[in-house]
Amino acid sequence: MMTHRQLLLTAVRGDVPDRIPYAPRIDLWYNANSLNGTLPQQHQGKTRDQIALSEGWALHKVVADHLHQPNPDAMLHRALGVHFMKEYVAHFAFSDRVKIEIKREGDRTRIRYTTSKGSITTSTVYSQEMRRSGTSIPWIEEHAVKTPDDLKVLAGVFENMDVVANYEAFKAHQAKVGENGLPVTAFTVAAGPVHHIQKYFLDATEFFHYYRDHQTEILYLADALAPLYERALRIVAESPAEVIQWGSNFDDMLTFAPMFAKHFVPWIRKAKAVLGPKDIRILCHTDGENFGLMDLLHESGMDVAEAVCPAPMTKVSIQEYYRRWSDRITIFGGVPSNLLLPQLTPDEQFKSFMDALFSGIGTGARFILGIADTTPPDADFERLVRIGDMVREKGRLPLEAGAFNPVGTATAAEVLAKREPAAPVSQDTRFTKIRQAVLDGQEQELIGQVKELLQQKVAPKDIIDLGMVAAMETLNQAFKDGTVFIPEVLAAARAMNAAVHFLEPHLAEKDKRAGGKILIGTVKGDLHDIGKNMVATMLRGVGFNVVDLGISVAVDAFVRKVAEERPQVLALSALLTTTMPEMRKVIGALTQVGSRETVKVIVGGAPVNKNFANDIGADGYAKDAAEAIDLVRKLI
Ligand code: B1M
Repeated sequence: MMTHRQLLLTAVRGDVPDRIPYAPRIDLWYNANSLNGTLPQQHQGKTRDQIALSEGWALHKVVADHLHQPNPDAMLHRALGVHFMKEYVAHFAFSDRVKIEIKREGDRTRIRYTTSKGSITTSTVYSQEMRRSGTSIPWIEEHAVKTPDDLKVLAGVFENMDVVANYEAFKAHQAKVGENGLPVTAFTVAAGPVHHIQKYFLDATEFFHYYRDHQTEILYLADALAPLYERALRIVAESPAEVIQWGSNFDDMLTFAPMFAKHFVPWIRKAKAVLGPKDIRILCHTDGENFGLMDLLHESGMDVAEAVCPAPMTKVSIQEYYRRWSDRITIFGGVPSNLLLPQLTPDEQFKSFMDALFSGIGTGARFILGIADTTPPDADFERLVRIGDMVREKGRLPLEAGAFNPVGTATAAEVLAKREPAAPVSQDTRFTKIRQAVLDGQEQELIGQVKELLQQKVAPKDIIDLGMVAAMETLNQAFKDGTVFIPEVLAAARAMNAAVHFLEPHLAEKDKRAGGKILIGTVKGDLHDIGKNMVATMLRGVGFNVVDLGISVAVDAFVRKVAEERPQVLALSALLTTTMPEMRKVIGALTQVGSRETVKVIVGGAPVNKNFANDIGADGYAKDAAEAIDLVRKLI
């Protein structure tokens, strides 16, 4: 019988192990429940590896164990993507020519890096609240890049860096894992220099503006990083590692296809070319929406896609993943984390999903069963155990495909084709140039066109509705169709925002939009803000006055701000199933202080749906930024 390590390595290499390897990721679940004293009775006092092994599971050793590092400063330079992990076979090394000043203030660490080109500052936070929720990585509160000049300073920091080998620590880690798992190494978790810049140096939303507006400076910095990535690859090639992580958090909105093709794929190919001959496989952590990246990843040379999160949480079903990828890519994951939450997935649904999964993965080769992205703190542990039992009972390979319940065969393309048709947009030729300027995100050109139309006595309201809003609707549809990408949408909304602001004094009193004030924020415990920022930008773009409270906003802060700002609408965003209950608490608190009648509350974010919104007594739910605009208009 194969050991866990043999099973995993065989699947990673594309051969057929004797059963499906099962390696559920339980770090977040373990961290939260051990700190809060809520581990299952039979596992009290155990380490997370002891729990996995006593259940008969392979150890999930893809992500470094951030909480247990011999170097107390392993994560100190996280905001630069510089980590000193025992699991990494290569590390960056700072040069003496870079002056580093560190200030620790409670949960916060501020660092100033000074080179001959100037200084940059960063700040990271790791709070007790984050620990309790199971998070093990500090949050980058202040990113290194605040102005385009900072990109040059950063180039100075990295031009002075080196990369060094860390084989001994990795070997010790490998020996400790032994036959119980397959240790995956890394260097950073970016798939090359541009991804490094996106992941670490800039606020997630701000990156898209920089990528569009300051591409020359971005590429200059990428050039400074490139030799270090090349050197790291050579060090990895000589290391004892068998698999390296090359990229994480792939998602077709964030690491959108044209950027992925231009800046990620060449580096994945390079990694494959250097490491392939040494029998080292490359793995990516791809926990987002893969629909728009399916072919690019398939062609890139990537060996393993880990944290694969299929429908119903994303658009691509496990069957489709298997059909399109399994000739070249090992699929690691397959069970979306929501499946482990009885409050979201009743038992019947859980069972039929698992049956469908077994019948949807053909012979079962090139497949490692896991949880995507990770087991949530409030998961039903018994379901993890039951999946393990299913693997023992039914996971012998090769599987007899279709031995379990039959499954639907609709492809993601067919599902998408069933969407509603595009909304008709204005064809009024007076506004052609205005619409084009919005589509191009050209602020100055747009304001120039607005001035011209005002001189021709065109009604300001028509300029907004038939010109700018119409263009925004076209753009939204194209965004949904996957023909334009986040940077274009954000630039268009920003240009429109400026033009609407310019038009404000010209609007008739009845058409003024200043009356529409929206308060928006991501709820407590949740640090995701890209979607919320898109919603805020688009709402501003169509003329609403938006006050953005940021991320991890506490219930009492929402209540206080509602009293101070007196908005018509409060928009709440949540991306984690564990933080969704905060939305109910906000509504409850508003009711308690007597403010509920004064404000409409709307909710959104990937795990939220209409039923949940109704259940918590919200006034509406929007699935994306375009729907949020319609909803707010309807409510105000
Ligand atoms: Co996280 N993450 N993440 N993550 N992350 C998800 C959300 C997850 C679904 C991944 C997965 O399982 N496949 C999963 C949640 C699972 C669950 O809860 N059941 C998850 C997890 C588990 C985690 C961590 C716990 C991971 C860990 O530590 N192991 C951790 C938690 C940190 C915390 O918040 N405490 C974490 C961290 C991170 C990063 C920091 C790495 C990064 C966030 C960066 C940032 O936001 N600044 C990140 C990312 C990028 C993602 C994915 C890959 C992408 C999210 C995103 O930005 N999408 C995500 C996977 C996924 O969603 N499938 C995932 C693009 C964005 C434009 O879409 O946010 O959906 P979205 O917004 C849409 C709509 O939802 C809607 O409009 C937007 C535009 O169309 N909308 C609203 C959003 N808010 C609205 C408000 C409204 C209306 C509409 O008001 C009315």
